[in-house]
Amino acid sequence: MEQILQRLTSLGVEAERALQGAADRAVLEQVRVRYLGRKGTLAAILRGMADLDPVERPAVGKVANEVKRRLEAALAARREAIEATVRQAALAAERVDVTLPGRPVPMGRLHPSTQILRRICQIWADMGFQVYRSRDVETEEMNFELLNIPAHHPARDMWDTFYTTTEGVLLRTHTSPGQIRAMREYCPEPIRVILPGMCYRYEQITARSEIQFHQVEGLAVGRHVTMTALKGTLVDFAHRMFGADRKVRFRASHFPFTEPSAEMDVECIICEGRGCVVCKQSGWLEILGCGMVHPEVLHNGGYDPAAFSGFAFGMGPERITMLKHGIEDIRYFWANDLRFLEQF
Ligand code: 2NL
Repeated sequence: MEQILQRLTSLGVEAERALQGAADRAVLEQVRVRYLGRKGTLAAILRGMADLDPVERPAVGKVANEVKRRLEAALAARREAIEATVRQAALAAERVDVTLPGRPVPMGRLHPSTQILRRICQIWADMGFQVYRSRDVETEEMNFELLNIPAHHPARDMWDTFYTTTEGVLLRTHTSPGQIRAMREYCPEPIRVILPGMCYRYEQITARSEIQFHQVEGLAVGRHVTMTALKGTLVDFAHRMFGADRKVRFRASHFPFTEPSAEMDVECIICEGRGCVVCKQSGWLEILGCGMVHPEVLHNGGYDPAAFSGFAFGMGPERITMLKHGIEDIRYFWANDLRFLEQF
């Protein structure tokens, strides 16, 4: 009996020391198995109780239970201490430093062409013109014939147009076919529409010409639409777009679908008219073409040219953007180079 009590005492001391020394979960589990497990030291000692005198068993059993309880308490305490350490380490590792500066969110932006298109449409909307959207894929008739551009006209050149494999179907070379559609839709009501959209021409791509570009055309048709109205409206547009003090001039020109036809220049927005590389020392920038709708075209839109008249104009937003910022190469617009796009 003395011997078994001795073994229990030294087991208690040894196991307690081992538990204290266990630094992590794995070591603690090894210690537990070694001393308290089913095949551990304590279990072996308890099996030895069978050899004792039955009178001695209760006293030994009491000591054994005490040792066991003490060790289980020590195990639980150690386990809690290890878990606390693990938690502390995790908290320290995952701590969010709310004083760090935030990571900047990259801001997207509108394409320079979209920006100018929206500005142009906004100005025209303020003047009572509604946006009319039309298809990019057109018929040869809408794109050319109905606009007074017959076969063999220079603008019909094979190399200037993207034809589809379907006979008589092509990519529009200007937004004007949409104007015919607008007229046919609203006739005989008076109309004021603006037509923004992509146009396509089969050309050698150079610094000055692209195979695709935007156009914004406008059209006003009514019973008393005059050349005076054309001039006043376009001068107003130029003042809203380029500044109220901007000088404006009209020069005679020619388009197949207008008669008479003109081009409008504004005082150079880079040099204020003094002369620079952008205006080629002229002091003026050409920003749009315009004219009174040709009677034949009015007729093709469904209006009686004896009772109705109209004015029309067309401008290139990429060209205006180039003039505004002194951009020398139109290819930048669709090259998708962020060094260009991020400047707007
Ligand atoms: C330019 C010139 C212009 C038009 C477009 C038009 C359309 C119809 C009838 C009459 Cl349906 N005219 N459009 C008129 C004059 C000029 O554009 O240089 N654009 C970039």
